[in-house]
Amino acid sequence: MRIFLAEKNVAYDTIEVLIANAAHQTEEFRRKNPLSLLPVLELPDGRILRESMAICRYIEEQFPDPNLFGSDAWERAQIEMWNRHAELELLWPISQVFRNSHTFWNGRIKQAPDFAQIMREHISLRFDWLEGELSRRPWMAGDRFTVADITAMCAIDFGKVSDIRIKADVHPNLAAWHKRVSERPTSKA
Ligand SMILES: N[C@@H](CCC(=O)N[C@@H](CS)C(=O)NCC(=O)O)C(=O)O
Repeated sequence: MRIFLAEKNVAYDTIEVLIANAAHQTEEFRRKNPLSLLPVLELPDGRILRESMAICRYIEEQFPDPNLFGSDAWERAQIEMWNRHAELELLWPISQVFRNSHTFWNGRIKQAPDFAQIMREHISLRFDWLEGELSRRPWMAGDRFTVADITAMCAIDFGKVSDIRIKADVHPNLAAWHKRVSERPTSKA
């Protein structure tokens, strides 16, 4: 979310909601998101938007430049496809490893370490697949940086807490792509 907003050069205020302090489970926060999940966009008039991609799409329409979701039907479809791949094939399994095996969640949720291990193996296969894809183009969805690169980079960086990392000797194209996205100034937002 922060990277997307930085790419758009949009000014906004942040309210930190600390998961470690269960601040996302308070009654006040649940009025904004009954699912107790972050992020939430709150507009000056009090309207609330949840789900990162819904928020990004709303920002894209309010601030069209630079375009990050595609500028014609084919490009929009390509970016949608790759963004969904990034969410479903990387972010979701990586977050399941974290939730089901990391000590942060001990005592907070019911964990299934076997499932975490299955997801680790699944992610490794997904890295193999992306290695081939990224041998053919510099960015996830084609020849330019898009929201799909942001989603994929966030997913992979999130993997570090669970010791999921790209190994440059095994996946050189994936590692080169990751370096390319990480070198953008907005990646530190
Ligand atoms: N699909 C949601 C996922 C939201 C989500 O899982 N957020 C995490 C933090 S990045 C969270 O709030 N976790 C708290 C919890 O699971 O209790 C989105 O994209 O906004």
